[in-house]
Amino acid sequence: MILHVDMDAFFASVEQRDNPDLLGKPVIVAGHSSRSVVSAASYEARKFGIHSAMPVFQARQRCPHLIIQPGSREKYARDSRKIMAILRQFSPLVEPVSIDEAFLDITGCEKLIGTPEQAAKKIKTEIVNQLALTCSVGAAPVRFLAKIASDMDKPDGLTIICPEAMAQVIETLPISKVPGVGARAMAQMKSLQIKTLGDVKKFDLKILTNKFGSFGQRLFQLAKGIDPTPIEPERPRKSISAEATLSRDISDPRDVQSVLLAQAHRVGKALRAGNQKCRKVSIKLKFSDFSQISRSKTLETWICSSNAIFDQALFLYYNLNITKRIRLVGVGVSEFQDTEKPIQRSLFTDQNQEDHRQWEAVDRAMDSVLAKFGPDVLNKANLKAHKVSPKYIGELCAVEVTITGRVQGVCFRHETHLAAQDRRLSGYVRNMPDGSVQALFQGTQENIQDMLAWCRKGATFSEVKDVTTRTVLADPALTHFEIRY
Ligand code: DCP
Ligand code: MG
Repeated sequence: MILHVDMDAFFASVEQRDNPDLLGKPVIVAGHSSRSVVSAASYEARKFGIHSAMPVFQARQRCPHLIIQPGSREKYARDSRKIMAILRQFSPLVEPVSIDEAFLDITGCEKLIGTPEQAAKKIKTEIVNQLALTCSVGAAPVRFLAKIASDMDKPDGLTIICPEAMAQVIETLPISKVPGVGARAMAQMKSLQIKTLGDVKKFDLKILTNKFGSFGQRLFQLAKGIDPTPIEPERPRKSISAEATLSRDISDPRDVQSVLLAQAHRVGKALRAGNQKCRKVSIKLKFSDFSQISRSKTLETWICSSNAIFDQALFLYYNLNITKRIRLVGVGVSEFQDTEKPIQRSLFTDQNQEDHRQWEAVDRAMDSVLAKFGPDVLNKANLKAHKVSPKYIGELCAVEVTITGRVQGVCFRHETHLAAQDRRLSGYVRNMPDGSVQALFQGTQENIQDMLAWCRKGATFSEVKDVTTRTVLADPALTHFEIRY
């Protein structure tokens, strides 16, 4: 039997546990900006229709007295490690699939831990005793049904699908509940009049693969109660991605490019840290109307440098004809191969491949320096090190500015901030110990000149004596203007 354990409203429950004032109240874990989305919603918040991935402003509309907690990933990761350690006491075959869920293969462990029901109850008790958190457990003869079972009676649930009940569950299981069936597949299910997983059995394999590609084969098996996916304790990652909801919607291709570069860098770093190369790169864009698209490209070569990933992401982006404003940008990689494995190189190495290899060496060196000296300074240096292909980039200029006079007031910094934003500049402004103000303005030459003219005039309650400038290397990763303290 397979068990699937999934914590209830994980991040929100941790917050409620650590702050009893929050118990019984509608709580979400999310960023505080009005553009953030809900990470986790307590079951009290769910009564208002609030759920994960919902924009915070919508959640607030539904429940004006909603409590928003910023949360702490490290705290959740610490609890997650404790939970996984508990599960490993029940079986050596534990496969964590996310921060708050895991599969356990308990076949053959009955003598030690009892029946699936007894084991599940012990797991639930142990987690409550050690972490004061509840979870829901599903048990079934196959993996996909165990996952479905854990969701059937949330929160604090326990659902067992015994071998005899499997056929009946499949017959009536709404097809939308089957993992992998998304909105697009649902439209096709409708056209085939497939409402439950049992309905899939009315179709032969050929029709299903014609309609759903390789997923058709899987559906065919699932409908028969077969799930060949084993429980693997060290299940290799199948994809790595980085995405971010931006603090404002963007449409300028150079802004998009900057974010793609930053995401490609994050993904590349994770890929190299796992000693892997990839050959599939994807991008995901979500628009201001919340619609989204993703595109991917499979390469002929294996890559792991951030620059190579960025190049492919840019290629995908520039092949789209986008007219809407963008609120989220993501980059992902998949189809991995271990770096140690010998990789077949093309006999006719082209310049691109040579570039990729050189960038890979640069990235690896940067990664190790970064690990030694901390992320801040070197993260920037690493991004600066990327040459963006001239065919993609408009003229991105950067000027470092020192402003002297009576300029250190709050007004000066804030008005500079607003003026820079009006001119679509990224960079920063900060007070220096010698009484001057230093700023970095990055954007088009024209807008920077305009900004410098503004600086010379000065802001409210300030008196500018002198403005000196120095041209510096532009950093496409710097996408916002900020006041530094
Ligand atoms: N998470 C997130 N962003 C999402 C979805 C989830 O940050 N879009 C985080 C917060 C969740 C945790 O992952 O607490 C686990 O995700 P689940 O899907 O298991 O959701 P919950 O545990 O919050 O609720 P449930 O009781 O439905 O499992
Ligand atoms: Mg959960």
